[in-house]
Amino acid sequence: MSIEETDSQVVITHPSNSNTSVTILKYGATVTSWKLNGEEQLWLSTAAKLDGSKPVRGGIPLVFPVFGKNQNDELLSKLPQHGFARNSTWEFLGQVKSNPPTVQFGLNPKIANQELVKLWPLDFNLILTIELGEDFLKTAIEVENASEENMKFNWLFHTYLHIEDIEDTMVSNLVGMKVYDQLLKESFIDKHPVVTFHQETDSIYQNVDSDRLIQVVGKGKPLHTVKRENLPDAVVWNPWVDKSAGMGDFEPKDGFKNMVCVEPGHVSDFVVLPPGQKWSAAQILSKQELNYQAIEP
Ligand code: TA6
Repeated sequence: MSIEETDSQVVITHPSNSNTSVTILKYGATVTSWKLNGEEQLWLSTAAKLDGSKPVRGGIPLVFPVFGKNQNDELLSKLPQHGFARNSTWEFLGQVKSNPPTVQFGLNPKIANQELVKLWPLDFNLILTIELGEDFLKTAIEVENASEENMKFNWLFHTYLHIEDIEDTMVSNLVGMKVYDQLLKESFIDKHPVVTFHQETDSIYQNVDSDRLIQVVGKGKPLHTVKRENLPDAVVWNPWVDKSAGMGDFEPKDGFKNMVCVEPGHVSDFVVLPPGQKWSAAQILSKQELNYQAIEP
């Protein structure tokens, strides 16, 4: 296993397979690539800014302390959409396990984006742990409230998954779940057996049982499985034609055909963490291979 650190990023290669690797940009502690046996699992815009000038368009941006643009909380409403974790350069804390290779990144008010963190004057310690398995990637977060008052926050992994064709892709295991449609601005129970895509989709699935593995299936093949730990919600997003056209850092413009966001989070209400307490959560991404062995005639 190797860990290569440069000024801007860290690359981890699995000890058992040099074609399995993960790349983390220190800016936003953003996973920008996860290759499983040489095959890229994430989508990254070819116009993504990787120089710290704006949050990365693709990979796994981190959303904290607020999901979306808050309109009514005194402090959170001052922050930009999705908060400041993805706009801050995190500290690489090093390797914590050799197999599966596991590394950590940290963020606190002293090193966070100073222009933004001053808008949210609470003391905190974030530790992101990234574990590269032979056939999975686990990203885990620990939030410590180092303030003297309760800390109210959202957390979300804004995961951009690579797919082959959005119109031939479905997201399963969300049937019967309550969903808030961010476009219709209304809530309902989703009775569709699977989520399919034929227009912009921006749905917050709420309180999804933690034993529900969310699966992305493309052309009948299981492409991705998303397991959540302590993250009750899952956002499903595809920008489709017009929204893609309107994002300067979204390229190629038809790239929406090759990505779907499945975003584990705690976003339909706030985590309220008492002083001195810690909160943790994780997503585990894996690729389900069809283990089909033809029976010799
Ligand atoms: O997670 C879905 C979402 O909240 C969408 O509403 C869309 O805004 C997307 O995030 C991307 O947001 P961004 O700030 O990265 O352009």
